[in-house]
Amino acid sequence: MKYMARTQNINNHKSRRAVRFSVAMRFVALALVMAFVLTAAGCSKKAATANANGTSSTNSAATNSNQEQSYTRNIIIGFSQIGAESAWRTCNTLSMQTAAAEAGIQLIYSNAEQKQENQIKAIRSFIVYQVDVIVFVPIVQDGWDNVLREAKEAHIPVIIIDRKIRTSDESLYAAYIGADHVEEGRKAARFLQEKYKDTNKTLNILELRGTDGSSVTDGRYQGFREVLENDSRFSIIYSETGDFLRSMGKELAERILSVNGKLQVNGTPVDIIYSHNDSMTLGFLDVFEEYGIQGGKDVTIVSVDAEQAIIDALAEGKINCAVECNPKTGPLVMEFVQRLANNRPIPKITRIEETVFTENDDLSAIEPRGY
Ligand code: GYE
Repeated sequence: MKYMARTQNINNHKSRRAVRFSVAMRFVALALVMAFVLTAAGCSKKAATANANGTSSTNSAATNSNQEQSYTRNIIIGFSQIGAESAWRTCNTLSMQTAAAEAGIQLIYSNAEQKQENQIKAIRSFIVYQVDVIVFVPIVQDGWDNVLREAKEAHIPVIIIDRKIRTSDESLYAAYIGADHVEEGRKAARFLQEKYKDTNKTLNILELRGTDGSSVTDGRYQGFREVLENDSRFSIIYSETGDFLRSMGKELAERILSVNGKLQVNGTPVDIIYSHNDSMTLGFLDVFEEYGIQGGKDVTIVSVDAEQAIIDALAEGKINCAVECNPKTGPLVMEFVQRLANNRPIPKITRIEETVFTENDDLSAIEPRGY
């Protein structure tokens, strides 16, 4: 479905907003103090963000004078981010803030500290503040219909990025921009099938899941099993959530290895670790050092995100495969916002292209990852 912009609405929106601005300001200030933090510490460059006291610093770099630009100059986006649980997440936030600054778009940033209720509160504050566009990363798939219906009734288009929602009414959001997380799971499994194509022995897999209930975890879980379900060599002997956190990866590794210093689950040796994100993988590698276990050799490791620290570990032979998940969607989001502002259609679903890095690749030519 193509989402038609409502320039007229967006501009009427602005004048209506000015009138209601003072009335709502006391309300918004309260909501802002509760919900907003300025930026992830030290990572935004001259980002256009409105902070808790309503001031905004706008990057004057975008001097492009054509009609389109002029429409976006005082566009305000409300951006509800999950938190800062990984290098991937911090980069995603920076990509949004930097792209907004470069486009001259004001971005009100909210860090939900990993709580859905904080995101719902933030989205409600954006509605009261009457932002022009709401952008959010749904921490989990379910439970968004009510607040999205409120945004729709307020005529505020919603762009969902990174993770997906499950809804009975697809008209509640204008567009989704993100990766194919099922395909990421398939890629991880295909690497293993290729690596072990000449062996018939049983291979035991330990899976580190991400945040349960999120579309990312469900996708990476499903895609991986889809490819391996008819391959009896592979057996997933244990799966636990580490919530995408390095600390929880570390905690699980310590719990497993403290039994007898061996990488075993209930006495069964682990041959492969499939980790839904690099942070949890790095947590395991931290503990492996203490126990003298060589990741990438004593155990095969496949990790998703492909942040710099994991590419370095791949180059050092500490892991075997990194499935890329690209966090840099800011510029595309701003392009969609500008299209909305200029009455141009935007696609409902946009998938981000991604690659896979393996131990067989020449890693010397990889550009710095930026996260
Ligand atoms: O893989 C992980 C982050 O939603 C794709 O969330 C994102 C995931 C990413 O915490 O590092």
